[in-house]
Amino acid sequence: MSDIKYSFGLWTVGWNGADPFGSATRPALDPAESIRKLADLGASAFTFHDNDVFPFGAGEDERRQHIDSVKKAAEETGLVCEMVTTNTFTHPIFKAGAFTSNSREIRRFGLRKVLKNVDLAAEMGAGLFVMWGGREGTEYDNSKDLHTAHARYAEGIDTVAAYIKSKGYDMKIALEPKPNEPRGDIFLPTIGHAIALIDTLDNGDIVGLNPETGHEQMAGLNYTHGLALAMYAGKLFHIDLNGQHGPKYDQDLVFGHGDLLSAFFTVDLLENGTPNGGISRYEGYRHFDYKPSRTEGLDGVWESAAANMATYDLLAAKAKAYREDAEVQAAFEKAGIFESAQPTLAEGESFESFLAEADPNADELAERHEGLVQLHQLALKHLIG
Ligand code: GLT
Ligand code: MN
Ligand code: MN
Ligand code: MN
Repeated sequence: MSDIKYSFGLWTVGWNGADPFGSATRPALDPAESIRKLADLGASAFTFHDNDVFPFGAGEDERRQHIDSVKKAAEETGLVCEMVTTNTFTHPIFKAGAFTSNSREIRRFGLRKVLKNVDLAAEMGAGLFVMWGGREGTEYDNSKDLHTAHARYAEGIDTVAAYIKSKGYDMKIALEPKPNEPRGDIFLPTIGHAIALIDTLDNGDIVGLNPETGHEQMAGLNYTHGLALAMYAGKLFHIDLNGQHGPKYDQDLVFGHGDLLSAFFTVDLLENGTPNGGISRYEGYRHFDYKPSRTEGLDGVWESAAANMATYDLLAAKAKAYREDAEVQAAFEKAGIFESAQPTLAEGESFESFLAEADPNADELAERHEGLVQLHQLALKHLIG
């Protein structure tokens, strides 16, 4: 096993296979047992929703009992709780949203549930708090005032951030975009939408992103490009890795079991940064948010958990060899990738002198051959060779 740090959501291995068309195909797992099993497999950390650990509406004693059992497993195994998140989507009270519900009472309930869970995150030593607003959205465009809905969403996120600061917690928030499912249209559907909303917050300095592979790909978007934009903006706070085959329902496959080429370039970016060094290696946990397929029994749960880490390890080794290959570096040079690090304008260049410069021969420049197919073939050779 490599020195890369892997993390799993307890809801991932804990999924019992119930979907909208069929009931569970596997028994429920004890979260503490999952932690022990993940430790055996070589993971370093785990994450959870409040209600992965204790039931919705649990009284204080029951809640405490469940939390202590998880804490004990963490202490025994050395697994770290790196992130906590809140379930504001399962209970029917949230059917029309939590932070963006039209009902003020429901919004206040949802916000209180989240703030209480921020305290739990701090107690668990988690430095990160994820917010996936799965029910924040609509089926019909007239279901909400689309201005006040976004204002209430921003208010909710800002309140959580202000609470973290008021408590002095060493914690950041990461928003998780998703285009649809379970709502027809979810608010903050992509990385770009989320970054735009964060920009309007008073406490946006501690709010960033938790992009999920499949969620971007469900919208036909390029996950690796999205990660790069989030890193460029200093907002990549966490990642949810998994597999997806293009625009369809959220598959949550094992990482690499969907679009493998895209997974290769994701790992290349996370492990090696960008060729000119503008983005350096991603230092956070490699966190998997996948579902062991419903066809699998309990053995398949642990086989699939191990497969996420093994696939990432394989891709990391291949991405390293790809970057170290002199032929690849020469192809980067030919493609102009190193030239792209040069700013377009010279330092201190005036508009006057810039505009006065004679244009180059456009037809000649249009003949430029960057060898991009050849470069991509080199990547493919490293991936499957
Ligand atoms: C839910 C969702 C995931 C999110 C989880 C965090 S909840 O399982 O499908 O993508 O990461 O709330
Ligand atoms: Mn998903
Ligand atoms: Mn999911
Ligand atoms: Mn996710």
